[in-house]
Amino acid sequence: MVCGVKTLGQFIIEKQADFPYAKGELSRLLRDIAIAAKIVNREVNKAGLVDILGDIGTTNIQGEEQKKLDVYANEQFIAALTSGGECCIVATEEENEIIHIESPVSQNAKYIVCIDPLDGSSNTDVNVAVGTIFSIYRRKSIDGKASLTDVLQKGTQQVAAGYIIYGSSTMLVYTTGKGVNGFTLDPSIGEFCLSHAEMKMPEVGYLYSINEGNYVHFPDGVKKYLKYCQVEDDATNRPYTSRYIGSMVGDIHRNLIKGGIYIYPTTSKSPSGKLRLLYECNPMAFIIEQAGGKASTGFERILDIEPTELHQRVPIFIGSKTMVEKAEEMMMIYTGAPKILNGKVEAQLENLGIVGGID
Ligand code: P6P
Repeated sequence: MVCGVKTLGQFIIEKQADFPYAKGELSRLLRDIAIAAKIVNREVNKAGLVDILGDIGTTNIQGEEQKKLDVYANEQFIAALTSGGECCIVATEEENEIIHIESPVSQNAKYIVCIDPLDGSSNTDVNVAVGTIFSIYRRKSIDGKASLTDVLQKGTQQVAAGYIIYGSSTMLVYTTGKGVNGFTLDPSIGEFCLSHAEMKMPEVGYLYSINEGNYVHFPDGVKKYLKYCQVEDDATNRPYTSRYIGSMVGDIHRNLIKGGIYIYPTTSKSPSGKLRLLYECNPMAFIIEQAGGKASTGFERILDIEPTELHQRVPIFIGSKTMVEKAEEMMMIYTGAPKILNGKVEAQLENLGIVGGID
């Protein structure tokens, strides 16, 4: 314990005992991510003072303007994972293809990292919280060079997931499947210190986070759910409060602490949704489920989705269990489940007393 607090490093080593066969690789991998997070934090915090804001005139695979900080953060996490030697492939939002870590040590490393190095980076120019989101898998292939197949794994296969939020303070929040713990960076000692042990998502919440500017493009089930949130009803503390800052990490972190729901649904402009499965939805879903919340596409559990593409997008409803379930109910009744899921979803429709789907 450093001056009465438990550092992230101490916590990781202590929890390593939860995994009897662990030889320390995952612990070292988490340490490598934390090191890069501290370096990125330093640049994010002084972004207004140095020439690192703004666009660099290129776009990423998503067609989004790449910010100088996006590229910087991407470079720092890749460098830390390369020098740490515990990761053989990095899948990052900022690169079209997977990155093979070519150092001799890393080629036989057993972990895969999917990462959004700086999510919500359009907010950096206006000093609103941004974040890093990461997801860690064990490679499936036994020998030889790891491949995309090792990356395209269901969210249930994650061995760890976390995010760093660069906000009024900088926090690292992560899970290895045994609960969720939050660490606040103490700049005076340069350490992430345990500040939010065993985080639990309130089952009932009163905050809803969605870009209502897209209202006319939303599915009917989402429109009906928004109206449900806005209707006066003392018995259920409605109307709820709308809070949306355009930064998934910032919105979900607030909702994790206070209770709430974050929704990025399909829209006519984004028919598959906007958020990426591998390095945004899966890690956040793992964390929120581990904290007692829920995460789905409105019909299917996020963590059960079989990935087919590296930058695959999915709709996401994530947060307090009762709020997500109410939104799912509205989606079932008013939007109708995509036929591609009819095997599982039609059973749910029958549970709701609605047989034969919805027009
Ligand atoms: P919109 C940031 O670009 C992001 O990926 C999430 O962090 C955020 O919640 C969402 O997109 C904002 O998207 O369309 O509302 O600006």
